[in-house]
Amino acid sequence: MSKKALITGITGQDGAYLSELLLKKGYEVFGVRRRVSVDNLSRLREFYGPGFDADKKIKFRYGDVTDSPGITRLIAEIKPDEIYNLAAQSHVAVSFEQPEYTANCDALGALRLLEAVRTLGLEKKTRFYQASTSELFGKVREAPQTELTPFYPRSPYGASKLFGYWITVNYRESYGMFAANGILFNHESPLRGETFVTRKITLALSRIVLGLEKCLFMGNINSKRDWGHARDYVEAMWLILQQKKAEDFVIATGLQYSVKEFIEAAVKVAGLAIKWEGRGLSEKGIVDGIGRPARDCGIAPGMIKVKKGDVIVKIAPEFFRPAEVETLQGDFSKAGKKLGWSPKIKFAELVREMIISDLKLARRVIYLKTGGFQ
Ligand code: NAP
Ligand code: G4F
Repeated sequence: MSKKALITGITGQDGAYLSELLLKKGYEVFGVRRRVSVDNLSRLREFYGPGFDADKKIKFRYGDVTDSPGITRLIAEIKPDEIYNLAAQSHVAVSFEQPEYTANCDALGALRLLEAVRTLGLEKKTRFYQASTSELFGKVREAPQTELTPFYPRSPYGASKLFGYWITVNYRESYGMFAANGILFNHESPLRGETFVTRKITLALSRIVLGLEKCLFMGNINSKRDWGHARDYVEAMWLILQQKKAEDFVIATGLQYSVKEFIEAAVKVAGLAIKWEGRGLSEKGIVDGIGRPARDCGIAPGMIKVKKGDVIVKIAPEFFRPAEVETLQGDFSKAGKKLGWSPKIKFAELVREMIISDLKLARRVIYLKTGGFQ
């Protein structure tokens, strides 16, 4: 009998990679999708390619982690061996606009799932993974951050996830449940939501290089993150649930880069160099040279529509947050030792994969607009 996994948040970035991993391992995968007025399976469809709808490998159920009866009914029906709670209002900036909803979903959502497992008497059968985050460290108390670093969240998102973290620990300690946190640092991919900083950059720069847009407007480009690849990180989620004993793990690369460095690495793939002038809100990113695009990036030099001296990055006040997490850098030693996990995909490779994917998207837009390349 194959194991049953229930993934909340399956329509998000991590849901796509995790479902693929679990299907490969022979799991029967159930995914919770929300009822929305647009097609929220499009990311999975793009990821799995033709045949996704027909093969019905993933068993979808409508559900929402803000709805206790629905969640309890689902768990009662499926009786999963493993639950991966990835569902969240996961955008930090948006959490300042929707603090109560963020708490309902990100804090109480975890509690609803844990309580459903307990009240259904599944606490010895069902293992629970909580998608915790490096945002818990917020205004960091030490660097790099480990499982023992004190938390200091800086947003309604971080504060909500703090409850999710502790309620997971509490159900483990109170009821002997196998409930564990992955404290994951930022992880990205071509499937990343379009308003997170890395994807916003690769989408906009691809369009700028090919002449579909003029300028990218950014917030705090000096902030530093420890960026890994989602494909590597979902493997850690699975490993965390395969241990003898439930424990919490930091999952990170140990390296950090600024948002500015991410921009520099992204334009480099397309053959551009960028220089920075000005300070604060007046800082600008200016094209400083045009070389050959990387051979496999799908664009020829003649397709580049920017020229030396063009201002392609500007700063806009609306993208700054009321409180910022300036720097994050994780120490994944415990995961290395106990899970045998380490990140495989390096920063340069991640940036490259993302920009190449978005250049392809931009080329498709041009093709549809013009019926060919200009
Ligand atoms: P994401 O792309 O934003 O996906 C979030 C998922 O949650 C989507 O499937 C979304 O559904 C679903 N969702 C939102 N509200 C829901 C609700 N009320 N009920 C049920 N589902 C709901 O996030 P991600 O990057 O894949 O991250 C996965 C999880 O890891 C999140 O919990 C996030 O907070 C956490 N995390 C992420 C990172 C990172 O760097 N990516 C790092 C640490 C922790 P729709 O498609 O319908 O919107
Ligand atoms: O890409 P971001 O929006 O990610 P953030 O805030 O680090 O949160 C992500 O990672 C967390 C793990 O640490 C997850 F828990 C969370 O769910 C999410 O996936 O922003 C990264 C940095 C921030 O410092 C932000 O201020 O980039 C800075 N930034 C500068 N300009 C911008 C922008 N961020 C966004 N989204 N948009 C900008 O224009």
